Amino acid sequence: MEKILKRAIFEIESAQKIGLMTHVNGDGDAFGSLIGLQKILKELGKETLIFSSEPLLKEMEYLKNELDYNPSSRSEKIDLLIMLDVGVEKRLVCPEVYKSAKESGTRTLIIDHHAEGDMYDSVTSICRKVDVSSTSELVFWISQEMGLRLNKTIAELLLFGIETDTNFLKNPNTVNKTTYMAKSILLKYGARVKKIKESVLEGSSINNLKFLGTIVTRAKMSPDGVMATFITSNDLRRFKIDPGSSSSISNFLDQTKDAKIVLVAEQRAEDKIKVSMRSNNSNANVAEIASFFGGGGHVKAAGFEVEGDLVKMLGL
Ligand SMILES: [Mn+2]
Repeated sequence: MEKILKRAIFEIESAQKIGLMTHVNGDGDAFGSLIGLQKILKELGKETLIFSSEPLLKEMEYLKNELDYNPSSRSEKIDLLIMLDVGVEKRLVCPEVYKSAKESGTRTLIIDHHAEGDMYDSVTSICRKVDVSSTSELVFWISQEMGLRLNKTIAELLLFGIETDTNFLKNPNTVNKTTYMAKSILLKYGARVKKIKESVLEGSSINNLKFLGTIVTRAKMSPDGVMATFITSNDLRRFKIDPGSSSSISNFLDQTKDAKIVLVAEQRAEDKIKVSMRSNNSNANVAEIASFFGGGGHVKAAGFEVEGDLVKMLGL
C-alpha cells in the first residue's frame, strides 16, 4: 500500500494549484473523498478548486456550513488535476476539464478503488487499490503517510465515505483490517458515526419499508442463482421515493445467502434504466458484466445504464 500512496503524495507535493473532480451522481464516497481531500490540501497551504456541476450530496447537508462547497465547471489553469473514485472517462462530472488538462500537459492523478476503467493508463500518476473499502479510505491513508493530524470535519467526511461505501462496514468483501484501523483513528480525530448514520437513515420510514417489501416480493430467482427485481416510475411515484434506490435495494438483497448475483433494474428517467448488480455470495465479476454494457464499478458491486422502458419491456 505504501508505494501506491507515495505516488499521490509525490504529485500533491509537486503542485501548488490543484483541481479536484469526481464522478457523476456523486455518492458518499465521491463527496467524502472530494471535499475531505480538498480540506487536507488547504491545510497544506495549497490553492484548490473543485470541478463539478452537481449540488452537494443531500445527506451531507448537515455539514454544509463547514464545507464551503463552491464548485466551478469551467476549466482553469492548474498544476495538477486529481480525479477521485472514478476510472471511466465518461463518468467524470466534467469530462471537458480532463480533456483540456491532458491537451495542455497538466499533470493528472487518479485516486480510486474501482475494478474497471479506461483512464488508468492515460493519467500521469495513479493511486489505486481495488481491495480497499473506499476512495475515502485511500485519502485517509495518504494523509497518514504524510504524517498529518486531521481536524474533526475532515475526519467525518472521510468516515462518511467509508461508512456509506461499505453499507456501514457490513460488506465483508471490501472491509479489511485497514478499514477498522482507519475508522478507529478517524473516531479518535472526532468523526461522529452517529451523525453520519442519522443523516443517511433520515429517509427511512414505514413507507420506505413498504416500498422495499414491494420490490423484494417481486424478486425472482433463476435456477443458476441470479436474483432479479425491478422498480418502475410508478413505484417511485406511489411510495414517493427519489430515483436512485436500486443500489440500496441490491445491497439489501445481497445480504441473503440465496443469490449468486443480484440484479435490480430501475427506471431512472423516461427512457433510461439503471441496472445495479451485486455478487457478494459468489465469484461472479459484475464489473465485467457492467463494462460490457458501458458501465463500471467493482468486482462485487457494479452497474450500468440502458435505454428503454421497463413497463413496455416486461409487458406490465
Ligand atoms: Mn467509492
